[in-house]
Amino acid sequence: MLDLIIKGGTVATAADTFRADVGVRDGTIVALGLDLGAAAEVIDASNKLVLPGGIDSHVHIAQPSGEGIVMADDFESATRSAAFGGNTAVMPFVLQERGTPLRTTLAAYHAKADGQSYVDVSFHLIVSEPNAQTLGQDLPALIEDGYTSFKVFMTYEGLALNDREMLEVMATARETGALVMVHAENNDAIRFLADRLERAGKTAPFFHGPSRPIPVEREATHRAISLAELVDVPVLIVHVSNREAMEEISRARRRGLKVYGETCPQYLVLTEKDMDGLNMEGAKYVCSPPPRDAAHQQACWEGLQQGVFDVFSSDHCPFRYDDPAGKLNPKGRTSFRWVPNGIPGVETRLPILFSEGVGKRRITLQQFVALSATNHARMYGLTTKGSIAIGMDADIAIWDPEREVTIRQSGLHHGSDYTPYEGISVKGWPVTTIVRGRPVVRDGELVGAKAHGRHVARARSAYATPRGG
Ligand code: DUC
Ligand code: ZN
Ligand code: ZN
Repeated sequence: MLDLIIKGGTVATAADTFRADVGVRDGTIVALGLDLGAAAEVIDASNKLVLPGGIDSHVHIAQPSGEGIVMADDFESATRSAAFGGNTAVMPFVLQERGTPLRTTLAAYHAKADGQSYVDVSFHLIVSEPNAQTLGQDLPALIEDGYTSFKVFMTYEGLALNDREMLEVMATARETGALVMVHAENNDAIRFLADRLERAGKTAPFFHGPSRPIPVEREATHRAISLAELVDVPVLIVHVSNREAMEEISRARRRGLKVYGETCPQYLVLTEKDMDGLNMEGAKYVCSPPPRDAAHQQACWEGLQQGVFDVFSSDHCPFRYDDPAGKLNPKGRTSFRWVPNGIPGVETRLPILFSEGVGKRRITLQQFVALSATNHARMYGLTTKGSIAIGMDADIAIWDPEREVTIRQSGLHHGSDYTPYEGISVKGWPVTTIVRGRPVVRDGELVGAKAHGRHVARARSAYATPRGG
């Protein structure tokens, strides 16, 4: 007897679309077919799509964000919001704190996440202090324990690594088989431009964009790829916003390098113009890299269509707007420089991609599944996730492809007090989200337990294997 049958739906994977019922036992998919017999529970998926649960491999939850600034989500609210958005797993970052062993910081994140998550969680690390202890001991041990990817920053005071440090970190990744994710923006160029804007009295949130124009991102993308080439290690450029940075990735690939790309909803449906004339309300859109213009949105679509981008993530990095610990903190009112960087989006990532992508025939349903789930699992070594197949975790999102929704803050479940996607109409919405065989959201209602989500240790990814290695 099965625990659960999802009956009558149309299943789609990254490879195929087919009619099948899905049988689940002990949290695992054990049967696909048309007459699966009896089950303790049956979910009717007639006229629905049965898709692998979304994996959002780039989210920030309860991450320290500067003095007096507090992220809008804890693990409970972020993973609840993720589940309502059709996600069954999220991958947040553990930010290394200077002077504190990485493992100590990691334990603090586990204390915040474990028992508090509706969906599964798997941590990346952020390396901000690449000293001998970090590179020689902590990182290799943590990678062995299943934290097989880490991010490095080329910008932000206290986070940015110089080129020598980038090389050291990349060399460690090569030795240990970890995947390096890079935030590619040139810190000195941003400081120079921000200083100049401030001297000219251009301090409103709108000027966040002009302080980080495309050459800032393109140059750092090129440099990150070149540094990775020097040590012969694969690299993933995260949150790519524009054609010029994409071209750096494509050119590197043509030369045979293993360079991967990620883009996010903000680069498909927001533009710099959204901030124009808004004064402080422009802070609602401050994220880095900043959204560009319609031509670069089109470029990002082409990148999704043509495979320049392997993964599509939200970069959910939520702050409240009307809050002294959020976007409108006292220093943030004096200059864009102090407006916390990041926007919420874990719940809206997939409906936006589905509606604008599949609905408007820019991408196929198979590309949607790959970009929303399967490629994330493969990229990061989540070996039992990301597809609907025998033996995989029963992580499933049931979508109503006809449901029309206008995105409103009032309809979302995150901890932020706004959404930058307010008023965008979409067709297609995830109605039921099942994590390892248990419904967390069912027909739009929260039915799961916040202790159901668990941390998933990961394998090393084939994407991280050096060329020829
Ligand atoms: N980079 C991220 O990945 N997220 C939010 C802010 C940032 O700069
Ligand atoms: Zn970043
Ligand atoms: Zn991010």
